[in-house]
Amino acid sequence: MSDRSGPVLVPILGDQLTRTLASLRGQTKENTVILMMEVRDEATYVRHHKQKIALIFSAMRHFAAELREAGWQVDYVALSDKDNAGSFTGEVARAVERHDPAKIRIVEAGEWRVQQAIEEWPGKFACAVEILCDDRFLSSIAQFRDWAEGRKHLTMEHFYREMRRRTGLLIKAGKPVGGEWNLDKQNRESPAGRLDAPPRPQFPPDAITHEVIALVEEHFADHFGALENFGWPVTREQAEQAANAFFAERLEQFGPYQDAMVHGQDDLFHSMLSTSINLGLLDPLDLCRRAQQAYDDGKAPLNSVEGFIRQIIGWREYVRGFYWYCMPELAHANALGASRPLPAFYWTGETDMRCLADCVRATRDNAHAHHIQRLMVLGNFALLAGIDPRQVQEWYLAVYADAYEWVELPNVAAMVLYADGGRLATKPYAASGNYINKMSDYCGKCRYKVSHKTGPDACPFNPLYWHFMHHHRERLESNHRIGRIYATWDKMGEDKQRDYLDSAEAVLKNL
Ligand code: FAD
Ligand code: DLZ
Ligand code: SF4
Repeated sequence: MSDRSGPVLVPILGDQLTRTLASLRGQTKENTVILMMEVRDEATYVRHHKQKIALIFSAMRHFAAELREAGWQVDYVALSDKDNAGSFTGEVARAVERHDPAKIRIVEAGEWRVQQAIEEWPGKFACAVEILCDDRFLSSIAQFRDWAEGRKHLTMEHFYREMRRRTGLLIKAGKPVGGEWNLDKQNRESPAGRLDAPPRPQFPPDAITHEVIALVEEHFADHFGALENFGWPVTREQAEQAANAFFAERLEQFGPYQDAMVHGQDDLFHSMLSTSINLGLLDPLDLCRRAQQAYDDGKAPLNSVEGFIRQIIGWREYVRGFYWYCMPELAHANALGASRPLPAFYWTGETDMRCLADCVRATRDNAHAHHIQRLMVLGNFALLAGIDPRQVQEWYLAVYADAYEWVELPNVAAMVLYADGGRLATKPYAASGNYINKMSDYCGKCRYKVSHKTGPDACPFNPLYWHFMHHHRERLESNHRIGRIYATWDKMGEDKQRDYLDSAEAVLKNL
């Protein structure tokens, strides 16, 4: 142990904006210096959407102000600081010189890349370095590893049931409330006619946000995305208001329309809380308890409440555990050998495929697209077209305001692209235009005909689907969830098969 007598230096990273953060617990305000750093490395390791950088910097600045008001000493390094070293390690080194701390105390990083750097600090700095578990997650990295070890399939549903038991959410006398663990089957209503979802609360930029928007315009002008629509919650108070509005106005319909897509209606009944949860402004367990309360009070049906809780204590916790369990290999996984470059329309939105154009438009305008848009439109196309996983991963990590590698990578590499060879998903989420037509109002006005299977007017998802199935037959035929599809393919006959493959090749050639 160090016999140094300086303060404790507590670096707080951009997605650790939580007043009860483990590194602050037990610290005295007199003997603690909190370090917050805007650094170029983090803003550019992928070319983040402009709204994402503005959101994180604004939330960081608001959080620093809140801490100072509560009496903490905060050493805040702005991006424009002329001596800014540009990296977390560089800035901690400068802070060590400024404060001569007895100890550095930090909560483990969300991303592998950053954690690797932190783990080198003990060898770099003369003071002690204490790295704490991020207990804002309900399942620790070690707990997930214990659960996963020795299992062939890391089935989310099994993990989720354990999390339900562990938290007691929607459990009565040891059994799931309502008798079933998972009500997903009730959550697939198609959006017949128009859906009228109440608009989510917007939080127009205040002086701090205006300042960071100007900074983003100055330093990251060539990054993707529009800033005009900026309305994200940037403080805990605003995030609470957003959560209140969701519980009061949208949770009830959240379940049935969870998978629906409507042109131009970007949020539907989704909570739009992921940015706030991931930044640390909202507590995931608290949100789940509030959802359960809404059910207990008769304000929301079980399928909506169970669906919401499953996304958080199921999927969110699961992908985080999966990420740490599978890194660093997951970042390079490419089980299907996909290698095509990412089509330009992922950035420009310029494509006649109406579903894709709308999802890219929403992504550009809002730095957000909802789950089914990310999975079954943008992701499905990348899967079927065999796009290089690294390029797809980088795109998702850059364009969404809620994207951090721990949550983005498992969703993209494993759920969307099947690049992990099926550890996360029991089958690839491959679908033809039929699925998109059923779950959206996109197809009616599309230049392509969803009912055409092949030829120049056919919905490109149709031939690409069979092209994908055909090319990965060896791997997929033995999969009991998808293998039966090959009987349909075989029955088509050679001419029809050739039509499909030629049409798909024409689509791929034009990308
Ligand atoms: P809601 O639909 O209201 O869901 C409630 C909450 O559940 C979300 O806020 C989120 O915290 C959690 N959640 C739901 N689905 C998932 C999931 N699959 N994984 C983890 N958490 C989930 N989510 C991110 O937070 N960051 C990402 O970078 C991200 N990348 C994704 C990439 C792909 C390809 C896919 C298919 C999904 C991705 N997701 C990601 C999950 C999901 O799309 C977003 O969490 C969701 O769209 C956020 O909007 P919302 O808050 O309205 O979510
Ligand atoms: C995403 C991001 C960006 C754009 N900028 C910063 C920053 O300047 N300072 C900071 O502390 N965090 C930033 N972040 C979030 C970090 O990338 C995130 O905290 C780590 O990746 C988690 O390991
Ligand atoms: Fe998308 Fe095909 Fe429907 Fe057009 S027809 S909107 S490309 S699914």
